[in-house]
Amino acid sequence: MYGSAYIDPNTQFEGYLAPGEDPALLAEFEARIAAGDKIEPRDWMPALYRKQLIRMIEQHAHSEIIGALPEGTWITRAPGFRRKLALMAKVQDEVGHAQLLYNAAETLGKSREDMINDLLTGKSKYSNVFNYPAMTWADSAVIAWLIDAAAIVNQLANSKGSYGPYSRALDRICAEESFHLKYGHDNVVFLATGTPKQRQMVQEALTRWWEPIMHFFGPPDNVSQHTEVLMRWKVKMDTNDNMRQMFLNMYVPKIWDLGLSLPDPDLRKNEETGKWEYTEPNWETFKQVINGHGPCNAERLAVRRMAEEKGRWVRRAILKENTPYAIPLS
Ligand code: FAQ
Repeated sequence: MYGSAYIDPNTQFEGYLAPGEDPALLAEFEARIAAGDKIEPRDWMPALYRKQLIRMIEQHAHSEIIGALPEGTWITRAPGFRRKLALMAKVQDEVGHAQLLYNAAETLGKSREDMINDLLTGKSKYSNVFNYPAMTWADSAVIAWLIDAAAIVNQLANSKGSYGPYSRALDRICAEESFHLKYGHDNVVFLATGTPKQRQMVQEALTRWWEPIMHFFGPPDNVSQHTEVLMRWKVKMDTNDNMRQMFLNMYVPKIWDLGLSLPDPDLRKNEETGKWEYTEPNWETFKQVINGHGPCNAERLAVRRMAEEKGRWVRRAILKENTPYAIPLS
């Protein structure tokens, strides 16, 4: 494990500094960020940078393992062997992304075990979108196209960010997500150009997922708590509202081109400002969902708890703890 371990959760930061931190070191750190340097695990960094990075990367990692679940439920029911293989590969990739991200977060001093515990106890968040059910095959297609697309908008920007291990993990993740997006787009086009029943299925799925996707980029900029410090230190490379705009600009025309509609009568591009106008999604619903009260939060965490429980003997055996399965490593 690298770096100093935990930041006391009760630390009272004064501006950007923790008690006892040297303002000269902060100035040097900020000059490196301004020059476009990557910060590496053994470099000096303010405790607040470490704390924010752990929070964000850990939430991202949790989103990938929980994110495997809604689509994962369709592996056994995928229409046809070719689609089953592709979906299995995609879900496996998402779990691999979690692995890369947990590794990146571990370089900041928090152990994998503590991160998983914080997920299972509800202390750590994960993306709102994975607390909704994938009711039909079309839902899995919409997730693979549009949630992967939304994730790419965010991750491509943040892959240019300041923390070396996170930025390198995002480079690799974006490359794989771009295949997911093509796979999802292909599935949506197939349904949208299929029978009336198939068109209806994909339209209904899109209608169900629109609000969660609008929430995906986080609360509006005037409400976001962390954007200022994250952008100051180039962890987040753009604001929540700008990322949402980028997504709308790239994908709404593609959705409309397929003859599909979106459940927002006010959605339109203002040609004068170049900005998309839309009805604000319900931010109270968002708060409920990210704080444990969405339609599937309990179910998602129950699956993770079961996975933890069932995998315990493997972890113990690898650590050569006293189990009948202990693997001799040397
Ligand atoms: N869901 O101050 P801000 C994927 C929380 S990967 C849940 O604006 P920030 C791949 C936020 O944590 C998807 N909570 O926060 C895939 C904070 O609460 P806290 C994940 C959210 O950090 C595809 C509070 O609200 N991507 O999908 C959400 O500046 C298909 C205030 O918000 C990442 O994690 C939300 N949507 O901006 C897998 C990317 N939004 O911590 C499978 C990295 C906000 O104080 C299938 N993360 N909150 O208790 C980020 O870019 C940022 O963290 C944001 C939020 C943009 C998500």
